[in-house]
Amino acid sequence: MPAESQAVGLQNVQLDRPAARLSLAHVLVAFLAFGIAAIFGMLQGLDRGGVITLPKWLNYYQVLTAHGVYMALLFTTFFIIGFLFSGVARTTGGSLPAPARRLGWIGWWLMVIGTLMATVEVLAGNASVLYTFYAPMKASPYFYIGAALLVVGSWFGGYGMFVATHIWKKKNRGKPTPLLAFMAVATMALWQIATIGVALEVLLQLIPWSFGWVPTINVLLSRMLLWFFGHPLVYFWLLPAYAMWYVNIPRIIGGKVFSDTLARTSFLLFILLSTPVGFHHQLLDPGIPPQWKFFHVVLTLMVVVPSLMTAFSLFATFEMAGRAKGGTGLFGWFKKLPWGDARFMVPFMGMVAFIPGGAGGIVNASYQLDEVVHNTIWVTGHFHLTVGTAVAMTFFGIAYWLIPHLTGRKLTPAANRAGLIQAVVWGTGMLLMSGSMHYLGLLGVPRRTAYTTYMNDPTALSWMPLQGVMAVGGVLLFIGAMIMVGNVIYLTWFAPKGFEEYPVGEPAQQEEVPRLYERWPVIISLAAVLILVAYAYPLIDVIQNAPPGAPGIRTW
Ligand code: HAS
Ligand code: CU
Repeated sequence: MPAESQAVGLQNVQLDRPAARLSLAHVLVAFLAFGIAAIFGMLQGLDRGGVITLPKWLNYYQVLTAHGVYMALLFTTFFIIGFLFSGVARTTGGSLPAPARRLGWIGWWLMVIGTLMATVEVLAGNASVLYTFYAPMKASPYFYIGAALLVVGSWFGGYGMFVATHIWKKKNRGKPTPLLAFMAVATMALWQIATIGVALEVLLQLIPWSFGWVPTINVLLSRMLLWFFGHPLVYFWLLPAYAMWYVNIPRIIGGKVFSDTLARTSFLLFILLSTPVGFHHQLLDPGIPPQWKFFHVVLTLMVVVPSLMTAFSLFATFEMAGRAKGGTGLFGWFKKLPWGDARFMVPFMGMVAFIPGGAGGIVNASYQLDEVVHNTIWVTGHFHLTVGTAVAMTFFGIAYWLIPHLTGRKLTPAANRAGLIQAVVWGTGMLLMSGSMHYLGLLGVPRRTAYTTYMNDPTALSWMPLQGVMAVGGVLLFIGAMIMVGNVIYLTWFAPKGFEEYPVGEPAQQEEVPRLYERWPVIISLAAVLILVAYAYPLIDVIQNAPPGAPGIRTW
């Protein structure tokens, strides 16, 4: 069955109320978390830049933890589940079956309860362990339980999407899953695999240890489990942005999806290759034989391929759309793109940022080069370009049509203009902040450290001007965040009533979707084999030859 007829859908499909409510509930919590995270982000940026000194009762590491947890874990997870649910509903007829919605709501509640638990502990100063919560830093058990509830809740979100897609498939035998629903399922499948690592770490190690049921923890094992999860985590953030670039952008720019099958292939490659690469975060960790690190490096460079495929496919989509609108010559098509449309322009800025962001990732992954940048603020710069710019700006771009679509309102010209201004402010803030971070990292400025002049060491003093630039960038980002939150409030409650299209692109040509692409047991088994090859030996090794157990410390 060709992909055409199912992906097209009618562009005037409107999500029904129950599906819209579920999606909106996730998106709004996401932006609430985003607003709170932005406040912490600015405070920490100003403090780190030496501009302000935080009051005694507000520890730098506490603020850093709150910023990381709220931005990287809460904003992303809630937004992604809200967006993907809407995508499944939109491309399978405009609604979600009742069992899927029920699972979605259970997940939402679990995530909200988990969030509240973690928040209380962070605010009480019992969990200043940063968003990676490395042992032997020891937080309150309720922080870890909160994190566990967040993960379990997100599983239910995934189950909801699996069920909705499964029901659609039963009614549409022989047809391939619509592209956006396929991408939602693929992303949540990747997430199921990824979270095995963190679930084992939290349930078997951190919770028993922080309750005092066991006296010590195997730190090497905990880090290995964390990074088993930590790298696919970044693709859990990225894939929904890719879904938007592949599926929604073509419609917004009046073009076509370059290739339905290419898009599916790239998502499947992510499922296969995202997980067995975690050691690229541990290249400088002890206890892992170098040949295993090298193996993960090779696989990391392979997981770059689906991103390069995406870049290629986007260029092709843009060129086809621009030429169809009469653009001529080598670059004439470029001018024909809808530069004044925030739904396109904002994610586009994210794509541009992802070019240096991705290149920086390749630097990190290159074993020897990582020795230069590891644990420096370069890495912080890297992830503010990737998740903080490419992914975040794409989520902003989605919000401009998704929220009014869900609330039955219109994206007005004024809201569109606010979106464009927001993007310039955000982009400039990131350029200043992330640019300085990359440069300072090369000079050796460490990450995860509070402001210090190292007793007025001349080298450290020479870093200060650029740390000031970082702080300026942070202030711009805060302003950008507030414009965004204002726009979300406007689009949710105040914009004029109307119909805002949920844009879904049509494929440029009819393509057969290979049968294998929907054989989930085969795909997951392949992924499992790769994971076993990459992790079984080092994991057994680190358990059998465990380092001395660490009792746990409170560094703050
Ligand atoms: Fe990374 C550390 C390697 C991608 C996030 N990364 C991090 C951390 C985070 C993070 C949060 O190998 C820190 C974790 C911590 O706290 O310690 N990363 C990579 C590699 C990639 C990569 C190889 N990272 C991401 C993405 C993230 C993310 C995506 C979030 C969303 N990263 C690393 C490594 C470390 C690391 C090491 C550990 C470092 C250390 O020492 O601790 C790749 O996936 C990147 C591939 C991407 C590309 C770019 C393709 C470009 C596209 C845009 C096309 C643009 C168009 C517009 C069409 C090759 C698709 C064009 C228009 C024009 C006008 C030009
Ligand atoms: Cu990684």
